[in-house]
Amino acid sequence: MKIAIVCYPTFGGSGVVATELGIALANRGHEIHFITYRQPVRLEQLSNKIHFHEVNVPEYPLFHYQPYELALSSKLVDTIKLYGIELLHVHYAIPHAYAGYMAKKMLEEEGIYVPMVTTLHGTDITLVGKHPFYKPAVTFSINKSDVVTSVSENLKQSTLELFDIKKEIEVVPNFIDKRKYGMQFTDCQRSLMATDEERIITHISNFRKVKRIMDVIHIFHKVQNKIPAKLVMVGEGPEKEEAEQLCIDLGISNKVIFLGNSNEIDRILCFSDLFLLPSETESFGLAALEAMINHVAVISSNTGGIPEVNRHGVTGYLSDVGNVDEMAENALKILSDDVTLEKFKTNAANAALDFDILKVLPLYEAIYEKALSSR
Ligand code: GMT
Repeated sequence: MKIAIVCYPTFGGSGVVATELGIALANRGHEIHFITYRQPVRLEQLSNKIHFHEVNVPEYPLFHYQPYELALSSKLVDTIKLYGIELLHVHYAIPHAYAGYMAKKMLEEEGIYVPMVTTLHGTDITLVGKHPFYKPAVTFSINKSDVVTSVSENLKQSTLELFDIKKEIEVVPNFIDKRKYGMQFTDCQRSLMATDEERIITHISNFRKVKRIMDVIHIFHKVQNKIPAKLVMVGEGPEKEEAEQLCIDLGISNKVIFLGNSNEIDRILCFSDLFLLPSETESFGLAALEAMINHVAVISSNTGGIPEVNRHGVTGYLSDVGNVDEMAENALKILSDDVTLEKFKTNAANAALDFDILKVLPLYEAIYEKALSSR
C-alpha cells in the first residue's frame, strides 16, 4: 500500500508512535510518506520506502496566525496526486483530521478517493479537543474520518463521553518493537550517572503541567531520604525551570540530573531501576511502556489508560493522582532489596511484550484494508 502519515514531528508520544508505525510498515513492504512541518525526530533514515515531505507555511504579515491547516491540506493534495497515495493516516485529531478531511474533499472534486484513518492519542481529546473553541471542529472531523482508532480503551470511553461521536472507535494500543528497544546494552554506562550503591530513578516527558513534574521531584525527595538514589530527568518543557528551582529549594540538586531531550532514551533506560509517571491524565503512557521493555519498573498514577499498561503489584504500583506519599512508599518497596527489584524489572519487561509491534501491526493493516474497501 502507499500510505501518507500525518503527525507531529516532535518528541511527543503521538509523533513517536506515528514514526515507529511508518518505519515498521515500510519494513513490511509498504510505501510510506510522512507529511509534516519537520522531519520526525525518530525518523533517522529515509529510503525508497520512506519519504518525508515538508509542509512549508510562508510567513505573511497580515496573518496573526499562519494558516498551517491550509498549507497541510494543499501539501496532502499535491503529494497524494504525485505519488498515487492510496490511504491517509492522521495521528492526533487537531488539526490533522480537519486538514485531512479538506484534502479528501478537494481530491474528490478531481475524482480521486483516498480514505482517511484518524488515530486519537489523548490530549487531542481530553485536554485540547474538548475545549469549546475546538469541540465542534474536532467532533466533525472525527465523524468524517473513514476509520477512527484510539490508543486505549479508556481513551475510547472518554471520547464517547466528551463528544457526540457517530463512528465506531476501534482500540489499537500503542506498541513497542522489542528488537529495537528491548536489547540490554552491553555498554550500558551506569557509572556515568550513579555509584553502585545508588538506585537510579528516571522520568521522561515533555514537562507539561499534565505530567505533574513537581510530584516527580517530591517523590524522589522522599525516596532519597531513605535510600541512596539519583533522579534522571529527560525532556524539555514549560515546567522544567520550576522543577530545577524545587530541587535547589529541597537541597537535592546534586542528586537530580536534567538531561534535556534525548533521541536515545533506551541508553538512559538501560541503567534505570524505576520510572515515575504521576500524570494528571494519560491516555496510554507510551513512556512507561518504553521503560518496561527496558526492564524498568513503574510507579504511576492510576489515571486514564495507564492501568492498561502498568499492572499494580506486578510491573510496579499505581496510586491516585497527587498521592506522592503512597507513590514514594511504593517506590521504596520496589527499590529496597535486590531480589524484589529484579522481580519487578523482569515482570515489567515480560508484560511489555503484550504490546509487541508484531501483534499490533496486523491490526493497523486490517484497518487499512477495511478503509480501502469502503471506497
Ligand atoms: O504525553 C504527551 O503530552 C504527548 C502526547 C502526544 O500526543 O504526543 O501523548 C499522548 O499520546 C501518547 C501516544 O499515544 C500517549 O502515550 C500519551 O499517554 C498521551 N498523553 C496524554 O494523554 C497526556
